Amino acid sequence: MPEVSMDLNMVRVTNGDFLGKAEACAPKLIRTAVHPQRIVEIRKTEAVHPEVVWRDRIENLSKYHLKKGDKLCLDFGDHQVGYVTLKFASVGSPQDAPAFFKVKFGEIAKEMTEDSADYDGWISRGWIQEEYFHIDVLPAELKLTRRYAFRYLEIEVIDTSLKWALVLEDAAAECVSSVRMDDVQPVESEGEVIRRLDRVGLRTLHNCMQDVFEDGPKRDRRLWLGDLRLQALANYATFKNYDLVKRCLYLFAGQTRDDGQVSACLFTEPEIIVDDTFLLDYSMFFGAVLLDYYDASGDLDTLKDLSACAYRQMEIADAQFDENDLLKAGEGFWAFIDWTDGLDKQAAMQGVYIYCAKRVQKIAEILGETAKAEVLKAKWKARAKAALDALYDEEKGLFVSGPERQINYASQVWLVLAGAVDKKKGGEILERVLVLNPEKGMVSPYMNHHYVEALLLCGRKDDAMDYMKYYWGGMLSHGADTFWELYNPEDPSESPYGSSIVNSYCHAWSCTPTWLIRTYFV
Ligand code: RAM
Repeated sequence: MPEVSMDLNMVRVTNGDFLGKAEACAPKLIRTAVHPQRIVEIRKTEAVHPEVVWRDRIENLSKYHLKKGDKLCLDFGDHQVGYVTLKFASVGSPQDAPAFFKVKFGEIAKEMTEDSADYDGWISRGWIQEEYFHIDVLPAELKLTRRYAFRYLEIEVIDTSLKWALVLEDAAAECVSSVRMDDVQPVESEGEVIRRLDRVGLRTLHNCMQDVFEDGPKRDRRLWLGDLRLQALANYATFKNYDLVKRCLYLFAGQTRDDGQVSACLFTEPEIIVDDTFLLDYSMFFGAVLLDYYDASGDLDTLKDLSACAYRQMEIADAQFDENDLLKAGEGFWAFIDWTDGLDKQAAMQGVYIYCAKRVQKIAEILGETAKAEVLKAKWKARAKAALDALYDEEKGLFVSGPERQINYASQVWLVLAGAVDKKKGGEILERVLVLNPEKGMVSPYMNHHYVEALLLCGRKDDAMDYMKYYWGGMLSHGADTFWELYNPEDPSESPYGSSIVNSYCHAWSCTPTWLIRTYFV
């Protein structure tokens, strides 16, 4: 569990002009009616993921007379995000007691077999998507006011009475997104797995594109800067909704801590408020997202408006470097990089700094701010040299991190992405780390994405595709309709939260196969 900071004294500075510009880009959500396709039964097996078995045609829904303890599971055919309406009636004697039932939603079948009572993790059990209802008078239409992320919906009758039974006559969802799936053509590829990786990545992105780019429509349902960076890149190759990215950039710049640092994430309801979680890598990525946005959209006004915020993030990072130009670890949960337990983040963060400083230098060059560009260039050059001098172990041919000289994937990947070594050497480093397979591996699709990107940067296209098939293809083999927040092929039910029941199974940072395939392979 990361050390949680609750900064009650945090002073937030709001820029009303920026928030106004963010508001002007707010999307009008597209609403689509979706109906369940079949009645299913989800059976636990020896395998991690249960079996989903056809039970009946959806047309037979009202033939099920549900009594105490009965369950009925509906399959909506794909991962959905939306608002559900259920129509109930009673059969038998007059309704002499309230209908009392539970409604449970699952993004994947496994969630339907997990019992929320067993949950003992460190993030809120409030994320588990289940509700209890009483209905005094039937027939009735129940409009659920919360938005759910789901493919499966199960009704479990807790009680009726001895004299009557509950009938579910109809179920429907009004699904929401700021974009339409049909607006993007599927990739043309001979390979079936490639087509599926693209389709599932695209669906993941679509379902996360709401009022902002959410990290996950089940959890945390908010805008995180690290996730935004990857979503925005995938969006440029697919839906091309530039306004949604612009909105998110203005939101981050529109409210910061009083020293100008952008937060790692923010909330838009009941009103915009930035969170008191600060992750140095995420803050620095502000400049990278801004430059990517400019490259994709050509929107120079926004680049000008937000450049000061991008510069500021790099200045804040400066304070973390020692006299030898090496990054010092911050306090508590200071940087993200990955969820790997015990990961030393120094070398990877040195790489993130160089990666971002190069991009922010480019912003300064585009805007003709030569002095600023020169300062940034001198800094990343010195820090890239420091990485090679102090963090590269010649004997092992790998980067090491922190006082224990830890060898992990993240350090190699980020220093390669930063261009601290040339492509040839980078490719060899990535080969060596794979052979060594250090204990500090990669947990999140976010980190795995960067590994694939590093391979591509070094020209290792075949290895990158093989890895995508192995990693994201692994999720497909477990029946993924959208890609997950976490996936460890060696332990498919791993969770950094104490239990996989609160994991998110449609997660922004996992959508990138659609971007990688469209950018590098077709
Ligand atoms: C989790 C979410 C989010 C990520 C942060 C760091 O809360 O998965 O996507 O950006 O961690």
